Amino acid sequence: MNRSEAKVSEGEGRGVGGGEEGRGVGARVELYEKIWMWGAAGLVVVFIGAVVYTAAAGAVHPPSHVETIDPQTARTDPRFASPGVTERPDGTVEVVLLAQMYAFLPTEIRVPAGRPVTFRMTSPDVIHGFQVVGTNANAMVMPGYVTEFTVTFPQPGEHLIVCNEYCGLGHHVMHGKLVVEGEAP
Ligand SMILES: [Cu+2]
Repeated sequence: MNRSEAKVSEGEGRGVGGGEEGRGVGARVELYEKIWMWGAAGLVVVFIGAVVYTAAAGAVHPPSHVETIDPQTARTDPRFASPGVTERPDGTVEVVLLAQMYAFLPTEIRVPAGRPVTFRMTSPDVIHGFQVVGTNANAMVMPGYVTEFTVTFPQPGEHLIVCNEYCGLGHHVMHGKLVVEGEAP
């Protein structure tokens, strides 16, 4: 079989025998091209390896606090059954909050100035954001997880709370209010 015949029967050659003739046809790759192909493939392996390595060795978790919850029963879960602000015996303040489509529960939060405030929140539906505008309180609220962080608001005042993760058609109306109470220094 000469070269031109081999081209015509390329498919057949591969399917049946897969021998030297079939493999040779149209498979001539320049050396420099091979180098780039192997290089690109190597990079993909390195990148995937880096992700797997950091996830396993670096224990990459959802941010801040790994505590899980069933989103379907989050509203009745004892940890979230009564959202609101409570004062702990040690003088710190805890805010339990649900972020759901399309509201924060409770909508208005009142906390004292100059004292550590621990936020604990979760979502019964989709991913939401919790951002207290003008402060560094900013976290993602994920269904299935309890997001927890502690922050101290030094100044009394009023802050808008916004959802900063697009969560659906009513996302733009999802907001709340944080009132930091206390005497101005
Ligand atoms: Cu949203």
